[in-house]
Formats: sequence, structure tokens, C-alpha cells
Amino acid sequence: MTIIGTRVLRKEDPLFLTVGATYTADLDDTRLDGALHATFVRSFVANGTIIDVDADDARAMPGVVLVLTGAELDLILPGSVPMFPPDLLNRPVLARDRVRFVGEPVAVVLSETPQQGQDAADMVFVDVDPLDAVTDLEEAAADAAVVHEGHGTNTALTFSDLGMATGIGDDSFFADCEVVVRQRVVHPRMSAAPLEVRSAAASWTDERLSMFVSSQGSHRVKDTLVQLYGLAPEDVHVITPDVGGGFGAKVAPTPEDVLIPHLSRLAGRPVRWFETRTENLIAAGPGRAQVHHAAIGGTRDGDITHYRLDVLMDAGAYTRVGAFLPFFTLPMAPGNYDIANIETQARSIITNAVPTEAFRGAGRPEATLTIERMFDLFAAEAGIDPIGLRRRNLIAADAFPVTTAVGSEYDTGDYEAALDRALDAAGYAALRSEQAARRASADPVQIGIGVANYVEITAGPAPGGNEYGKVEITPQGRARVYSGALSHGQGHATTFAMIAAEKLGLDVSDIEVIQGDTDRVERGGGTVASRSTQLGGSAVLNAAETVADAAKEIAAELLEAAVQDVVLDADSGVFHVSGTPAVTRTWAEVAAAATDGQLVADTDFNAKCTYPFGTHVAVVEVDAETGGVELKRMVTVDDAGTLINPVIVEGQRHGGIAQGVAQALLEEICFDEDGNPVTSNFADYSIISAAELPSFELVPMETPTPNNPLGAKGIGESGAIGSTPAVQSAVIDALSHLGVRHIDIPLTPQKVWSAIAEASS
Ligand code: MCN
Repeated sequence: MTIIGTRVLRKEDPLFLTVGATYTADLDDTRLDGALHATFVRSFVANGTIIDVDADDARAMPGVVLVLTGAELDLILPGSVPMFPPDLLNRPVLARDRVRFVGEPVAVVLSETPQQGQDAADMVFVDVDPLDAVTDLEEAAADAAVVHEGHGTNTALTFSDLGMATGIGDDSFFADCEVVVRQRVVHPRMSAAPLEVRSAAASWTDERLSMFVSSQGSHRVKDTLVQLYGLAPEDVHVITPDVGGGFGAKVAPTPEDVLIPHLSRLAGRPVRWFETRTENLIAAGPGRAQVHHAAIGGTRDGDITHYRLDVLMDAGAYTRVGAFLPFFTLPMAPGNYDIANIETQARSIITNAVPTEAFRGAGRPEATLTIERMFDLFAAEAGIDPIGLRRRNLIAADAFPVTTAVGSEYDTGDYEAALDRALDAAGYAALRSEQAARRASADPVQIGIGVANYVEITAGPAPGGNEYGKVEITPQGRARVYSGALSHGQGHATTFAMIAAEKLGLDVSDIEVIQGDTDRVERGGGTVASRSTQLGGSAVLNAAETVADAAKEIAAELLEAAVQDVVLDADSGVFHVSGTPAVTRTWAEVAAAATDGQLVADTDFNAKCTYPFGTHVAVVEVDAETGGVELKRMVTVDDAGTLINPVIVEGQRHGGIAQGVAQALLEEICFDEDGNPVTSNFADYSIISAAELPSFELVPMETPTPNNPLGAKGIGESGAIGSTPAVQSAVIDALSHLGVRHIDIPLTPQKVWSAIAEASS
């Protein structure tokens, strides 16, 4: 029976839709008996010297058990990305003598109830001598105010120094080009805004830690705790219950997370913590946060020959995951196009803002948006049709595998076919006619059509590494799958069960998937970079195959046949001798005859990364009188190789597209001139809802990769990569006849209206 590729409904949903999930904050007292609640006291200035943190009044408040200040804790979080310098401007867990962003934790209160904690936290007097703050990325890059004086500059990392960028020369680079276009392109800070905010809980039993945490990788949390507190690995048990979204922001444990076990040890009682939405918006790291200076050059008839991408990455006040994201941007600089000459550069810059983290796409959406923008600008400058320009420069289908001018090894693809499918499904020619008619009618509400190609990188180049998978047959003849990946909305309980079911001939409902528990799952890299299916899924596939082979040996004995004559019938899930299907042995019979450990196998899988691709077409209406934008259609091709479960893949595409559209139209984290966040709740920071979105039109396409036995590439982030530039392009296209060439995202009515006003003045 073929299970891979079929539309199996998510096994996890009946529970989520009935009694609900169990998030970390829902854990009952049986696991956290008499738990105290932690409340963080946070900096209210963006940059300053701490004169004093006076907690005397707070300590005397009802229900307060303990107040810990930065002066009493000398703890620095280890670096969160393995291949970069390990102790580069890392974060203190609590600020000691200096604060560097609004929201930075300076003290923490332990109280019997959350309400008592909030009251007491308000009574902690934090005396800070303010310094000039710099939250603007380009001002910080010019060292307008140096955030870490000891470091001497706000430049934390220069990627050409690390051998990860070519470096940028002078303008003779473009000397042979007939047309050159330059553009500054902004990628604002964006919150991952998971429905479940950060939360953690900890307790100690006989010197052994149990830590519960909302995370994308339990083993990563465990490794951090072992390193930070010098604990023996066997003394640390990390459990991740259900997770209500991570979107990249829960990859690396944060200071608040890692402090909870320490507080529990100090208090001698379990401790719980969950943040408020405002804390999440100001103190959990956002993503994107880049400014690009790009230039593109070529011939007047549209051969693109030269491209330059200069990236500034806003690291925030300390180097966390965000500081390293150009590592994903630079390899994707040329996108889907065959461009012979490319120069790249990137610097990560320290600012007085919360340190940035990964956010769905993590570096690749920025590369895609900029190259797509530059293609549109080149087309406008050279007077060429933007689709024709793209088509002329696409990497040809017969060129794969291909190594681009920046050294990325694209595995498989057919970019022109993706473009054609998307344009056909959108009815591109008819849309252009409709647009022409609308323009002729001088209607203030104009139509815009935006087309963006994308190719992205999944499962690499970092964090990469192995993924772990284990399969065991239970005495009843069912199976348990153990995975080091950690689903936080992606549906691995279903897809990994499908992969094992296909190999074992079992029903998906007979397979339990275990994840997110470091005592039960030996090791794991976690769910990030859309790596889980191709690495974790392949590990499960290989382990299942080994178990099936071992089972055949047992079945051979039971059937008194040679093992090479025994088959496992994938449809009925029984063993029989080839050609004699009437005499069978079931999994339960084989399991009963097995010795201990005979029907269990584990493995680690690693492989080259893969390059999913696609084309997104957005259709918008823009009201030239108000600047209001309405997204009317979103047609997408998102090719992720062989699909395990098309239903889940559609869900992943939906979620990604919605977030990408939100980025194009609405979302941006902003600060006032003193570095105070002004988008600290969902009234000021506008996430998107179904009401602002049309039904997405998803076009199928599957081009398998040879890089793993499943043929699968990642899909978790693709929707968020193609949609933003398509929508941005559509809005600008709607206004191109008015002379508008570029508007940075988010395309709020105010910005759109201003661009129209400027173009017509
Ligand atoms: N899948 C499939 N066939 C493929 C590829 C994937 O059937 N060829 C299925 C998988 O088996 C899995 C899902 O699609 O059930 C996503 O798989 P994959 O693309 O391997 O990505 P990961 O599981 O590694 O998920 C990570 C990715 C990332 S990096 C972010 S960020 C993200 C995302 O997934 N955050 C999410 N999707 C999210 N979805 C939800 N609901 N919540 C988040 O926080």
C-alpha cells in the first residue's frame, strides 16, 4: 500500500480540536507541585549604566519568596550558532551593570502567584543612567553610538572576513553593463508572534533537573543547560509538551528560559514562567531586520550579467541567532537566475534593540525579495517585460545540478515550468487585459500583478548536522517512532508515522511518534530550517527498513522458509513466503517470537541540503486616493520534491503565505527616537487574520531531489519566501503608470499614499 503521498488527515488534530493541547503553561501540579511563579523585571531604557537595582520593597511584598538581581548572578548565555565565534558579545542572563535594550531582564521575582509577582516586580527600583541609544540599523553601522564600548565598533561580524562573502570592490565591476540599477531595500524587523508565547518550568528531584520548555528542540535546550551550569548530561531531563508555534523564534533557549532551573534550585521548589504578549513583542527576538544595498547590471536587451548584494543585518544588542542569518542570505543572492558575476558582502551590526532570532525563512526571504525587486527595477529601467526578463535569465531545467556563482549547489529544479504553471493558473494574460481596462477607465482603484520566483535552501548550510530516528516494534506488533526533530505545528506525528507505515506495512494509527523528551529520545537537532522531513524523515525511513529486515528473519523461522523468500506485504502488513500468500505471520506473531532488542533500530541521517523552489503570483487592488491595498488573489507553485502528505504541505504553504503577505502589507516592529518599542501589543503590531486574506490558489508541482531517499525537500518556510516579493511587486505594479518604482515593505496605506504623492509631485 502506498501511504507516502496520500492525503492522510493529521493524527494530532482530534485531540487539539476537542480537549485541547497541553502547553508548558498548562502543566498541572502533579508535575510541578507547589510551583512558584517567576516574573521578570525589565529595563525601561534602551541604553544606560545601571546605578542600582533596589529590591528591598519588592522582597517585603506579600507572596514574594525571592528576588534575584543581575548583581547577584554572573551568567552569560553561550553562543547559539556552532560555527561562529563562541563568545562574541553574548547575552548576560540578567543585565549586571549595563542595559542595552528596552525589555532586557535586570531582575526576577519568585512569588506564590503571578499577580503577586507582577505587583512586586513593579516595586523593584531600577536606577539607570541613560546613554544615547541607537536602534536605527544604518546609524548603528556608522557607529553613531557604540553599544559595546569594549568592542570598539557596532560591527559584530563581517562575513567576508569569515570567508562567507566575496567582498565588494569598486564600480568598475559594472563597467561592461549597458544598464545598471541600484536600490536600497529594507527588510523590517518582524515578530514571529507565535500564539503560544515563551514559557518554561523546572523542578529538581535528587539533584536531577526536569525542565519543561516551549521550544523547537529539546536537546538544544539540554545542551545549553549542561554547558551553562556545568551539569552532567544524565542529570538533565528536558521535555517539550505541545508547542503553539515557534516560527524560528524558539530555536535557541533565551535567558528567561535558562534561568528557570537555577531559580528552582535556589528556591528549593518548582518554578513556572510564562510571558505576556507585550513581553513577547519587546523581549523575544524578532526576525528579518536587514537593509540591503543592491545593484544589478546587464545588457539593454535583458541579459543580466552582474549583481552586487551588500547586507546589513541588525543583530540587536547581543549576538544571537539573528547575527548569523546572512549566512543563509548570501548563498541565495542570485535566486533562480544564472548570473555570472556576483559580489556579496554582509555585516552584522549591534543596535540597542532586542537581539534578533530566526523567523520563518531566516535569511532566505531577504535574498529573494531583493533579487526579485532588482529584476523588476531593471525591467522598468530597460523597458522590458518583467516576466520576459525573468524567463530569459532563469537557470535552465537541463542545467541541474548546478553550482551558482556564489557556490550554492542547487540540486534539482525546473524554474521555467514553475513560472509557467503559476502564470497559467493565474490567467496572467487576462489579468493584464483587466489591468489595462482599469487604467483606461481612470478608476482610482487600480489592479496590480506581481510575480516572484524563488529558490531557497533547506536543511542547511547551518545548523545542518544529523537527525536521529529510531523505530521499535511493540509486543503487540505496533510501532513506536522516536525522532530528534520536534514538531511545533508541522504534523510530524502524522508524516513520520506515514513514512514508517509505508516501510512496515502497518496502519498509520498503529504508529506512535515520540519526540520532545530527552529521556526518551536519545539525541536530536530539532525542527528548524525545514530540515525535519528530509533528515528526520529519512532517518525514520532507514530505521524502519532495518526493523523490517530483522522482522523478515524472524518470520522466515516461523514460516520455515529462507529469509530471501519471505516478503512483507505492504498492503496487508503480514509476512508470507513469496508466491504463498495464504500462509502468513502477523507483526504480533513476529513480535512475540522476537528476542529483546531484535525489533528495534536507530540511526542518524545527514545529507546535502536541498533547494525547494516555486513562483508566486499576487493580484492586488490599490486605491490611489487612500493608499489602501486589498490582496485579491494569491496563486502559488511551491515545489518541495516528493510530498509525504499533501494535506499537511498545503497547510504549511497556507501558513507561510499568510505570514509572507503580512510582512508585505502590515507587520513591522518600530521604536521611538529613544529606543522605546512602540509596537508592543497586537493593537500596534498588526498581525494578519483570515479577514485580510483571499483563498490561496495552490498549484501542484513535485521535482524530487536525489539528496535523500525520500526525494523530499523542505516546505515549512517556502510560502513565506515567495509571497512577500510577489505582493510588493503587485502593489508597485498597480502604481507603475503613476511613476512609482519602489516602495519598501510593509506597504501600509500611509507609505503607498506618500509614494503616489511623491511620484506625482
Ligand atoms: N512535508 C511533506 N513533504 C515534503 C516536505 C514536508 O509532507 N516534501 C511535511 C512534513 O513531513 C512536515 C511538514 O510538511 O509534517 C513540514 O516539514 P518540513 O518542510 O520538513 O519542515 P520542518 O518540519 O522542519 O518544520 C520547520 C519549518 C520552519 S523552519 C518553521 S520556521 C515553521 C514551519 O516549519 N514554523 C512553523 N512551519 C510551521 N508550522 C506551524 N504550524 N508552526 C510553526 O511554528
